[in-house]
Amino acid sequence: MMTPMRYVVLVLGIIISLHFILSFSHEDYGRATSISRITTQFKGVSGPRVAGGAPEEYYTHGGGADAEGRRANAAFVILARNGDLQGISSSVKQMEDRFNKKFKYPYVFLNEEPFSEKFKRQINNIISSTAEFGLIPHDHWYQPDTIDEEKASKARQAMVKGNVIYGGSVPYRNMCRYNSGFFYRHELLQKYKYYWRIEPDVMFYCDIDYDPFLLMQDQNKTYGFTVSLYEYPETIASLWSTVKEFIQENQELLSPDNAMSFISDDHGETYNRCHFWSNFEIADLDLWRGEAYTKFFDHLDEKGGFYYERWGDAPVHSIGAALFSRKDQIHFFNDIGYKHNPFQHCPQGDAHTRGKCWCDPKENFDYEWYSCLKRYDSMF
Ligand SMILES: Nc1nc2c(ncn2[C@@H]2O[C@H](COP(=O)(O)OP(=O)(O)O)[C@@H](O)[C@H]2O)c(=O)[nH]1
Ligand SMILES: [Mg+2]
Repeated sequence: MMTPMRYVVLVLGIIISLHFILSFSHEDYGRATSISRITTQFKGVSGPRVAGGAPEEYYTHGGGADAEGRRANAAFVILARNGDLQGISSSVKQMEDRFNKKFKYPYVFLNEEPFSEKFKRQINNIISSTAEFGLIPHDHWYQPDTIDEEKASKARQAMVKGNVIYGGSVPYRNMCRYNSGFFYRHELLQKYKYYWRIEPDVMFYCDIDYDPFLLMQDQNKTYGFTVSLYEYPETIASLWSTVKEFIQENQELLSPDNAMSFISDDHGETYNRCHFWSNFEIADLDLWRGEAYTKFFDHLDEKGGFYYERWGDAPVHSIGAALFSRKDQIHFFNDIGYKHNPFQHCPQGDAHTRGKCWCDPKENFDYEWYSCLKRYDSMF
């Protein structure tokens, strides 16, 4: 005869074995029962922040603007070359089909060369709203004379040798610097408060039946993203020391309750290389136009790291958004299914069903080892 104690031990043993088998064989079970998830729930937060979509009242049930006919002061912003026409057409067509044929937000296209007639004609034919095509002022785009070209070209050669992606490219650096500190100064964007950035060859997998701009506006959000990940260290060797200098000299410009813990694991001593992937952005232009970010960008630009290294607009925007916003002003657009090669965010569960998404829910970057979403979650 077994004593009652032996029964208890046996049953416990079976439960623990089952738990381990399920954790390894069923991803969802493993996630739902992970220690971090359980401790989060004990802290009184109902699961990851990312679980929710937009509040019910934002859904339009077939129409365009919300129930009260409200619209935001917003536009799509697309930086592109004439040669990007096919990739841009693909992205824009999907944006129209999934969202904008109902909501009809205008587009602003920007280029350092004049857009061709063919480009303008094809885009105007695809969209249901209006588009403006802007020329970028020379000084906003090209490498400034203050940059020591010899030093910059040595840095490029070293990056080519080190196989750093776009390491040898000056145009790519112009683009990163432009996106970091200039696009929002373009005259065509002055009239807008919010923008949604679109790149060539991206995928929008789900119907978006509510207005993300209104959500940003009503909830006083400054920055919205779908994918976050780690930056290549070779491209940003001195970025964080430059940021730290700025912080030391400008403490008063930092937002209270900011998102420092998304970008640093040691209260700002080092950068953990997490950034929001800026090929998708829905953001408040006033974040960039404000005093804090303006001074921040000028400080970075003076150091020349856009050319002496290869600082990307993604870490620069992300650090700016994290320092100069409250953490709850940064929004994860969980219900927007999105891919920019090679990573995608595919909504899960109810969000996948509601958006009639066609991405495979199993192909989802959210909690892959190279994703930073867990750090975003743990801020809340
Ligand atoms: N006008 C212009 N746009 C560019 C240039 N280089 C890149 N872009 C745009 O900048 C964005 C980022 O470039 P992309 O090639 O997608 O870079 P990746 O996503 O980092 O691989 C895209 O919207 C491109 O169309 C350029 O030299 N001129
Ligand atoms: Mg791209």
